[in-house]
Amino acid sequence: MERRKVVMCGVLFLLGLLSAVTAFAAEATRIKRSQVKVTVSDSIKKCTYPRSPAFDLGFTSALFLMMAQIIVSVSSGCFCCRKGPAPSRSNWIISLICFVVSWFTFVIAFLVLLTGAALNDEHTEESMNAGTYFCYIVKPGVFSTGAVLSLITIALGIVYYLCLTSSKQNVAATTTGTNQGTGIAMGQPQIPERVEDPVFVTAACPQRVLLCFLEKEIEFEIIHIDLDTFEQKKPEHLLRQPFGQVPAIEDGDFKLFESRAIARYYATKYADQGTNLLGKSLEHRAIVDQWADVETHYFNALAHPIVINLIIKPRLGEKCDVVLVEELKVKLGVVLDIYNNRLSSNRFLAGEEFTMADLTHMPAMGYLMSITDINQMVKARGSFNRWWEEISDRPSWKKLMVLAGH
Ligand SMILES: N[C@@H](CCC(=O)N[C@@H](CS)C(=O)NCC(=O)O)C(=O)O
Repeated sequence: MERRKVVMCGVLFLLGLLSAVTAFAAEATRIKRSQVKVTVSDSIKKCTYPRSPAFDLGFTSALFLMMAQIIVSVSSGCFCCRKGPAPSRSNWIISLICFVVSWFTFVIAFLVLLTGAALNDEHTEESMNAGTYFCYIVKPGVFSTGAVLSLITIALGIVYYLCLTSSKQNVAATTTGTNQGTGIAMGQPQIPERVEDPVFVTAACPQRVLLCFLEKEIEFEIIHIDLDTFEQKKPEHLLRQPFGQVPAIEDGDFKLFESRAIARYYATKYADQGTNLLGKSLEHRAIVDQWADVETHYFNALAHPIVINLIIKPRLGEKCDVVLVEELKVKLGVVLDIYNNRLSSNRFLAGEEFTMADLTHMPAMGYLMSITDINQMVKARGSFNRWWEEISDRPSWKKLMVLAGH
C-alpha cells in the first residue's frame, strides 16, 4: 500500500481509538446512582452530585470522532462527484454503503456522546415522579454505545477511503535522468510531486504513456528506472518488461508493457473520461488505428534510428552513423509528404478530432523538432507544420514538457 494511504489509515485508526477510549473512560467515570447524595431540608429533597470528568471525556470523544469524519470526507472526496478515474463497480457499491452507514452511525454517535456528556453534568436539578423524588443520572451504556458507534464509523470511513482511492493507477515505466534518462512510473495524483532531486521523464516511449494519462485525466505515480545504470536489465524490472526496456505499468494486479498497447489499454478502460482517443464509430476507430499503425511502421521506423544516432549516441559518447542518418532523412521526407497531404484536408490525422493517431506521434516528434535539419523539413510542409503547432499547443503536451524537464 502507498505510504500516504498507510499514514492516512494510521491517523484514522488512532483517532478512532482515542474516541473509543475516551468514551469508555466517560462511561467508567460517569456519575452513578450510588454516588448521588440525597439530603432533605424543609421537606425538600436535594440531590448532591460528586465531580465527574465524564463531561470532558464525552466531549473529547465526540471531537476526535468529528476530526476523523472530516479527514475521511476531505481526503476521499465525494464518491459521486469526485474527479479522476471512477472506482470499479464493486468498489463503488462498497463505497456507497460505507458512505451512507458511516454518516448514519457518525450522527448517532456524535449526538449520543454530546448528549451523554451534557446530561452527566445536569445535576443541579431534582426531579419528581408520582410523588417520589429521584436524582437524574445518565443511564449506563450511553457512552459505551457512543464508543462502539465511533469505532464502527471510523472503520467504515477507512474502508470508504481505501475503496475510493484504490482507483488510482499504478502506472508506467518512464525514462528520465541526465543521459538518455530512465524511470518507471506508478500512481499518484495528476502530476507527480517534484522532490529536491527531480528525475525527469525524458524517454519517448514512457512519454507516450504519460501523455495518454494527461489527456485521459488518469492519476498515476512514477517509479523511476535508471537507464544510465542499466536498472532496466535487472531481474526485478525484467519481471515487468522481459525485454529490459521502459515503460511498463501496474494497474492493481494487472501488468502490461509496450507503450502503444498501454496507451490503448487506458484509452479503452477510461473511454468515458477525458479526451476520446479511440474514435467514435467503427469506421472512425479504424481510421485512428490505421494512422496509429502508420506511426509504428513508417514514421517511428525512421524517427527512432534518427533520434538514436543524432541525440542519444552523442550523449553517450558513441559515434553517429552519418551515412545512415542521411538515408533515413530522405526516406522521412517522403513519409512527411504523405502526412502533409493527409493533413491538408484533415485537421488531425484521423479527421476533425485529436485522437490516439496524433498522440502516438508526439514524443518522437518532440525529439525530431530539436534536430535543426528535421525542424526545417517540418516547417517546409505547411499542413504538417500547422498540425504539429496545434497538437504541441495542447495542455497535455505542455504538462509533459514540464515532466520532461523542459
Ligand atoms: N516498443 C517499446 C520500446 C521500448 C523502448 O525502446 N524503450 C526505450 C526508451 S524509449 C528503452 O527502454 N531503452 C533502454 C534500453 O533499451 O535498454 C515500447 O513502445 O514500449
